Amino acid sequence: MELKRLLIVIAIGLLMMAFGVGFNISYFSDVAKSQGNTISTGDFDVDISKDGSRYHDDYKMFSFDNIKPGENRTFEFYIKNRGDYSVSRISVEFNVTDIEAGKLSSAEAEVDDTPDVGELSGEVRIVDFKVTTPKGENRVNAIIGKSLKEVNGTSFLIFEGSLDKNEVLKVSVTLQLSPSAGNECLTDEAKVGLSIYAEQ
Ligand SMILES: [Ca+2]
Ligand SMILES: [Ca+2]
Repeated sequence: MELKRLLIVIAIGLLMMAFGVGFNISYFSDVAKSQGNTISTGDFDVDISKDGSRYHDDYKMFSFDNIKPGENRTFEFYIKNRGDYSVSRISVEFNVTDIEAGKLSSAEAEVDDTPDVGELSGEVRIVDFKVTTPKGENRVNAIIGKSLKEVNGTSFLIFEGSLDKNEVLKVSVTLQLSPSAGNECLTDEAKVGLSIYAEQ
């Protein structure tokens, strides 16, 4: 008799514990969870292309050989926003180096008294600089009319607005060797680098 009662008490005790645990589980399951939260930055990236199909960080755009006085040559390239943010401003900076490209030719030697310094960049003028955006076409008047020597080392704003993810600018640049370029430019070379800066 004593033993029977004891067993019952224990049984009731276990049931209460089971209830208690169940209550606790339902209480905790009511807590709304927020986990796996992250803060990260997207990529900010612009690249260039010669034809609008493949884009690169660094790419040779043109090589104008045997250009004659008075002749125009045009090169085109594309700038694409390949990052995750809109680009609000794009600038280009020219980096021009004059090279005498070997020995002075005999006609050149008569008028060129600087055998170590080339003369070509002072005689090559940017006669057009056109930027086609998704919204229209602009000319960069701050550049047009200047020689490569004059723009060397200077940064020019070529786009201001919103170039969104995957949008493209087309840039078309026409250079002219001055009609009055003299024999001091014969066989000279100018290396032209363009750095493109994009701002968020
Ligand atoms: Ca020279
Ligand atoms: Ca020269």
